[in-house]
Amino acid sequence: MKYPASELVLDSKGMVYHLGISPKDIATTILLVGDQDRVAAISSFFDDITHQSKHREFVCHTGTYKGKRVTALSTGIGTDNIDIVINELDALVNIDLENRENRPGLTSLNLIRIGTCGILQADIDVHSYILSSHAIGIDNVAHFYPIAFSPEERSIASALDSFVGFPDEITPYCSAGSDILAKKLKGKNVHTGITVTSSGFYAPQGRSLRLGTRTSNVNEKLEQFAFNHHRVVNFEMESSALFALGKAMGHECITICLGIANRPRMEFSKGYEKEMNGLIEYVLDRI
Ligand code: R1P
Ligand code: URA
Repeated sequence: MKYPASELVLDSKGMVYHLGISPKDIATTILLVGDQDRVAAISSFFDDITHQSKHREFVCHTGTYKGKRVTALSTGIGTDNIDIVINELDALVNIDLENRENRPGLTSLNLIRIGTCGILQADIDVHSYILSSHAIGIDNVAHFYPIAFSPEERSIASALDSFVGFPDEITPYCSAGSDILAKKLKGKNVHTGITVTSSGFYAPQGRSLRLGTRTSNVNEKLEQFAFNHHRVVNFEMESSALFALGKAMGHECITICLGIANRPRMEFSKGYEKEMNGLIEYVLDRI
């Protein structure tokens, strides 16, 4: 089947429409970041940079780190952007853009998100490294795809939904991160647990400014939730869709974040450039 122009959308140069890049521009190991400026922070560690582009919020640098080809790509904020990024990255490697047909076989990407997050446990300090064993989405992106969640993923999502009591319009979904990548990134100073991926930064993460929030005590309930040995450790805004869509497409996906807020302790980082550079180097040395 050939994908029509309206479905597989390319620009006048044949590049994927939003990212503005071609297959040759990316490595199979891709570091995804929300903030555009974090791309240059990553490529500052590269031995060389062979590709640089910027289209909308999607900054892309590809180069070599200690002999390994790596891409750093910004996604902007939110799971709606992840829907675009994951579909266009997958198209770059698994669809022949000229013929508009699936390529034979599968190219599997390593997609590693290096983010910032809000910590939901009082015992985890600001500037800690937090690895997502699972991501629970309280966004709705994955609900539009025919994804077969595992029994464990379905149990965690429904246990959390019952425990927290989200409004009826919100149906949490859960997707596990890549075990292969998690093993590489685990370490004695890395906290591992469930990440809640929120559809917003303010009320969806329990922040009450002038409008207030419709829900109450959600963060406290998230802090108390436990499923077998899993607890919720953090809030961020991309991993649920990354894990669910990426895994369904056959890619390895994981997230590691720098905690910049501690919500139970009501603390926020006073600046985290040095700590983020430390996390970037930690990841580059292990992938
Ligand atoms: C919110 O401030 C943004 O920061 C976090 C959230 O997921 C959201 O994108 O990640 P990044 O620092 O990677 O953008
Ligand atoms: N990113 C989030 O999504 N929430 C926070 O509190 C901090 C960073």
